Amino acid sequence: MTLVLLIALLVVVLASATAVTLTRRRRGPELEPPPPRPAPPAVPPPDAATSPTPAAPERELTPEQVAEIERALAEAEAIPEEVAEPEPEAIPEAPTRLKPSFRDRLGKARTLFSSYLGSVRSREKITDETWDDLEEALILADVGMETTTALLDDLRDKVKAESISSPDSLVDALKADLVSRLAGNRVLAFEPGALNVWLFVGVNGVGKTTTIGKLGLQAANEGRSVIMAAGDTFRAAAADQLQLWAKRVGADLVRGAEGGDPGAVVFDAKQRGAARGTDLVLADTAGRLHTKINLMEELKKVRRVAERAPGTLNEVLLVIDATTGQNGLVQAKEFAAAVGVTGVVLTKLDGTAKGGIALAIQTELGIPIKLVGLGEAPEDLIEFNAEEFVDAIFG
Ligand SMILES: Nc1nc2c(ncn2[C@@H]2O[C@H](COP(=O)(O)OP(=O)(O)OP(=O)(O)O)[C@@H](O)[C@H]2O)c(=O)[nH]1
Ligand SMILES: [Mg+2]
Repeated sequence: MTLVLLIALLVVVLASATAVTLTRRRRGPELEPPPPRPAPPAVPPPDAATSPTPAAPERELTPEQVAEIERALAEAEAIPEEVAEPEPEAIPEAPTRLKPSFRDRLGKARTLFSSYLGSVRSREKITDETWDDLEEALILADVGMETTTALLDDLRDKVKAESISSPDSLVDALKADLVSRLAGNRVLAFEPGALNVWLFVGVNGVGKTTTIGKLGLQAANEGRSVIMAAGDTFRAAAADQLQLWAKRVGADLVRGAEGGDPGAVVFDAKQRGAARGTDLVLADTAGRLHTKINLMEELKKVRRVAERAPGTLNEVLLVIDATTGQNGLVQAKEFAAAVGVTGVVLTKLDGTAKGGIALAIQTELGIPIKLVGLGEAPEDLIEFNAEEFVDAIFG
């Protein structure tokens, strides 16, 4: 009897082992061994009291034992074959970069505002502290004292006129006011079929040359032909930098001798553009401090050349680095007085909480912010959008 039971157990064990081996073979050698899984239910030891006594010689199995072994074998077979993990799909090629969103890139400004707005919203009513919080947030964001005062005075009037009592409604009213103050025409003037000239001015290092490169690339992608004029003759490296962009864009480049007359470079570019039926001349200039009178006089000369025929000077774009905060307002005043700025390109907004300068420039000087730089890649130069800008800052 004991021998019979032993044989039965041995058969079960062998059967299980065979099944596992076969399963592994089927799965192929390249796969990792499967994780341990529960063993098939052990065949319960037959109860000595109830097991029938074998009638046949000891080595022969009773029909019950055969049935039990068959059942155990069937269970072993029934262990589900491990399904091999599907191969991970190949990582798709990095898609062409999309335009960035204000929300993604204005994290620093949002962080600054969120603590103040959190404090405003945490109160049940509008109190003196509410006004202090709003004022501090706007000043820290470099909106400037004048614009901040005007904004909050308007808001107080609105609170009275519209019986605003909840902090949430107050914040909503402030947002709406900011959006309406930032309204403006951002379209870059362009006459199809004509030779359009856009002149770029600003202090050193604000992003004039890279803005020309990015805009040139975008214009070329829209099917416009472009000539870049290396009007920064102050350093040879400046023309080299623009040359790299021109190559990338597939644009023509006109450059002059180092230290040469920047007006002459702009004039040559326009002549070439007129001869070739080019759509757009993007004219770079050397960075200059708005406080240096002789340099500002030189810029006026470049502007006079740019507006003479051939071609039409229809944009003078002042590039301002947003990280310089309130100083940008001073620059804007001086450049506007000297060369009549038609729009602002506010660069490096991605790296600062001081985007409030956009509001100061537009409300105090009436110059529209046309483009903003939200990073260094060509796609990161995008049209300014007041609603998205305000939404991104207010969280
Ligand atoms: N993060 C960030 N960097 C920017 C942006 N725009 C320009 N830059 C960087 O600013 C630096 C200066 O840019 P340039 O285009 O050389 O500036 P510029 O005004 O031509 O400088 P000068 O010719 O020296 O007056 C470069 O490293 C640019 O990549 C922007 O929107 N975001
Ligand atoms: Mg430059």
